[in-house]
Amino acid sequence: MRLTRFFLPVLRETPKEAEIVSHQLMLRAAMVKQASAGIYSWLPLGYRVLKKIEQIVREEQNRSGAIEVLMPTIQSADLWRQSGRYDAYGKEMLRIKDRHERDMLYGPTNEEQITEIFRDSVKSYKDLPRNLYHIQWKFRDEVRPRFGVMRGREFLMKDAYSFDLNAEAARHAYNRMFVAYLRTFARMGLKAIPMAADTGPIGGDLSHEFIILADTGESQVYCHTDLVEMPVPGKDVDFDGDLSPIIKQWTSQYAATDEKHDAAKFVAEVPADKQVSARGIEVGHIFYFGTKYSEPMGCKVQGPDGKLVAVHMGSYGVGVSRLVGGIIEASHDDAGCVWPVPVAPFEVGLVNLKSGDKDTDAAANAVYEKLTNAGIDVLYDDTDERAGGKFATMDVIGLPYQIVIGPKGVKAGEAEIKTRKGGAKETIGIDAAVAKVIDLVTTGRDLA
Ligand code: 5CA
Repeated sequence: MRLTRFFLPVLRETPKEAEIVSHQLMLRAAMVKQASAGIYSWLPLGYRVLKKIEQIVREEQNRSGAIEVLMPTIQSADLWRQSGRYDAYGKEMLRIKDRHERDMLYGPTNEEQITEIFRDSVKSYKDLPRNLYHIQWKFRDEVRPRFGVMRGREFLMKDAYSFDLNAEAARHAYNRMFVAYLRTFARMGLKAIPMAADTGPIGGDLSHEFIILADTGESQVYCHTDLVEMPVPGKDVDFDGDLSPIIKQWTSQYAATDEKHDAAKFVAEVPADKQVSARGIEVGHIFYFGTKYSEPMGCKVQGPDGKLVAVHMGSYGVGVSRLVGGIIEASHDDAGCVWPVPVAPFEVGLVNLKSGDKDTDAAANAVYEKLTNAGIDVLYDDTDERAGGKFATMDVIGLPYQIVIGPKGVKAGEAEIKTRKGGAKETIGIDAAVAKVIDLVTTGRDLA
């Protein structure tokens, strides 16, 4: 993408209304623009990141066996009256009347909608287990929307819903999703800590939040250092045995806790040099709630013995739009964002230091073409802004690698490459620079 044809209205000043670094950088890097309180338009740079995060979430959901659907944003109030949540949900729910005076609402979550779909189509235990998910906008009329996309009113969520014959099978589905979450966040360059949690308005008695550590986080985490260091499960997790040993380790031996979960007792059990007490951001939340919705809504199947039983359900949320801010909180420096390669809006920034100069243009255009042909996403600064401005823009938008082509270097046949994270620089031959950057993008490494 040539910057002269892109849409990147970066801000040089930090907007006053933004309190935390991710919100400041998302505005400065022209990733989002506020439309109303807690509601944002996604500008091209931010939208690219959102789509990359969404795709990683999707791939790991699919890999875990979940099946993608798409439910509407607008739901009927009657559906929520069936579960008893219409009145219980309170002011966070945006209630709407259509032209026929029917009560509608903008969905804050989809337990009712999915239960209705399942109830009306599935009749036998032979159609279990199933896990259906979608990635769809939600609306919650938060009292205090703040921190940009981190606590928005309109936000993008991945929500999955599992259906099983009994509690044991449902626990198995829960474990599967638990591991999918660890893998999902690891692929984004994040260390997410599972923390035993309250179930709130979703209900149920088994729940974990997935927290990434960041000073500006709204959650308090106490845990064992081993939990932060724990490796993410590889390919061979055995969900078909009893509870997989990995899950056992994660959920009991190392269970993190928050203020509500008797931190004092926890802390006493952990040696002083192994205690982690930190702030964090909740990027995912999973629940097992049994028959809380299936019972009142009549979502029943015929079991192997011919009797009708209410299905056991769980729901599993990922804050897709919140993750954009969360990743910035976890990965930035004084100059701007520092994107991990898998979620970067572009992989490489190419800077032409003297647009309009025949030789420099020819060299930079050739590099652009080679990288693009190699399948690399390049943002090519071909504008006639001065060098300082170009560098500042590249740093604030935080692309993982930069290649700088200037008239002096071109005379010597050289280019400069830079890794955004850590700022290591190297001047080498132009072709070598292209080859090296392709290698760095593919391996995700830093310059030595
Ligand atoms: N139905 C369940 C799971 S599918 C549910 O709604 N869970 S939740 O309320 O915990 O939300 C799931 C995730 O959405 C949270 O972990 C968080 O990452 C994200 N989220 C929740 N509220 C907001 C908000 N106001 N702004 C941005 N993201 C949010």
